[in-house]
Amino acid sequence: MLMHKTESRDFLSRNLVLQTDSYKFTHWKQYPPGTQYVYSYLESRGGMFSQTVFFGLQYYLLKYLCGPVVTEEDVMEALEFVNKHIGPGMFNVEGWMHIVRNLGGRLPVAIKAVPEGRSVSVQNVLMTIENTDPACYWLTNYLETLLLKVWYPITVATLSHAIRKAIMDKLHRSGDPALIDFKLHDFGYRGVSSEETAGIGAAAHLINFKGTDTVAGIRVLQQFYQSQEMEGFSIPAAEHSTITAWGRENEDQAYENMLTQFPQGLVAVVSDSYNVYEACEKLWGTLLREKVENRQGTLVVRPDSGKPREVVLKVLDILGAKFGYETNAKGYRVLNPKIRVIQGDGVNYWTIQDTLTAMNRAGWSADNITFGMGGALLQQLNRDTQQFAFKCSNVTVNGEDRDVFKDPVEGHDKASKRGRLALHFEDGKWSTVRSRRGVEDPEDRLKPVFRDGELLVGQTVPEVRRRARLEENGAGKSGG
Ligand code: AOY
Repeated sequence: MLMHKTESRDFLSRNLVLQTDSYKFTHWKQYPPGTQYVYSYLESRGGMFSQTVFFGLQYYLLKYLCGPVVTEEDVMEALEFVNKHIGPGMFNVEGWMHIVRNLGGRLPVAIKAVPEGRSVSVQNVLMTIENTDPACYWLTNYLETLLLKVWYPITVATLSHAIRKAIMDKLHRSGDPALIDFKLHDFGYRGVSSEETAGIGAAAHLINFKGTDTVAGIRVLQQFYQSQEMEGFSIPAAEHSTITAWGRENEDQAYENMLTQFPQGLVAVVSDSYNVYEACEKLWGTLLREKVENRQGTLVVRPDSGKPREVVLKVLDILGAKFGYETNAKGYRVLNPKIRVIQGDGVNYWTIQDTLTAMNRAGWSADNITFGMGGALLQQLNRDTQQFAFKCSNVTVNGEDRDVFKDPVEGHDKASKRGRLALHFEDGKWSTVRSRRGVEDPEDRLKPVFRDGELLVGQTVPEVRRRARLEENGAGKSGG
């Protein structure tokens, strides 16, 4: 029977034992006899960006792994499932019942990770995990399927961070760097694969910016990053339905209504329902010009079709001619403060830079524009964008530590690290070094975050944001 939604989303209706790849049900039979500990790590092997911004692990720990997360019912459900799905005798029922009966349903693993918000060069360890109970050697990699999903918030945070840097460069050259927090607005809610994707991805963007229309991201920060404050902001804005509902012949009234309904502050109006150039020249720039100029706030015109660079330049030229502009101290044109532009169509890492470069060449300050980014921010990414991998690098067999690694002849780029690992940061350079069980490395940047069902540190939005700004503030080389 179909469940009512309050029941289907209930925590208890989830079964952690089944949140893994099918083949992992059979791996407990496959490690060498005497295996006591399996130690694995996470890395980005490379990709679009040379550093990744670590973010999102705390969400996965709190949502899925903290506290008592396995019950006898879960184990019995999984047993019956696997018996039919793969075959009898495949599921590790004794192993899971040990966790239920002797460990109170708490997962016997220790996880260390780099503090959230930090940028780390690719090919370095970002997180390590090891079982703490030798009876549960099979658990470490059972959790790979769930834990490796952290690739997604890391990759969104990394992309958003890189765009912040690209826009910041242009603001330094042509305008006011203090405007950066609202220069990339998240338009991606509708384009993602699920509500959970929206929440996690939008939260990752909010580590770098404060503008968002993806409400779910703010709620993730409130529930999983102890946020007490409003972490993302938006403004009244039109969509095509609210403009086209007036009919083509009444586009002017639709726009005038926006000015009267929202008499103060910022208001954004999508202006390409019919002809964005005529809307700028004849409606905003002529018929409604005085109303816009006398309004207590700023009208943000949104083109939404065509090639971003070309349309933005044309719209800026029309609005500049109609509303006027000033030349700032850096020698760039800034539109009349009553009017700005937001481009939210066809926006990605490349078109943002293309548009800003073209604006720069035409003498327009980056102050004039904000970008809205949707699918390219939250969905047009995958685990290979930064080549994320989770690999075993050490096993303890009969009390003896052994290096473990892969190095395929046809793919040396897929070679994995060996041994227990620590992460160092010295003179502005990240490196992964070997460590030994039970020997503290005071230089290790990986910090314990989870042990035996407990979250060990609660990271907050302000501290995660502060770490994500270290390089921007010139402190990246000294650590922190
Ligand atoms: N939002 C800034 C505020 C948001 C939006 C959301 C898809 C906004 C538009 C705007 O100005 O125009 C989802 C497309 C647009």
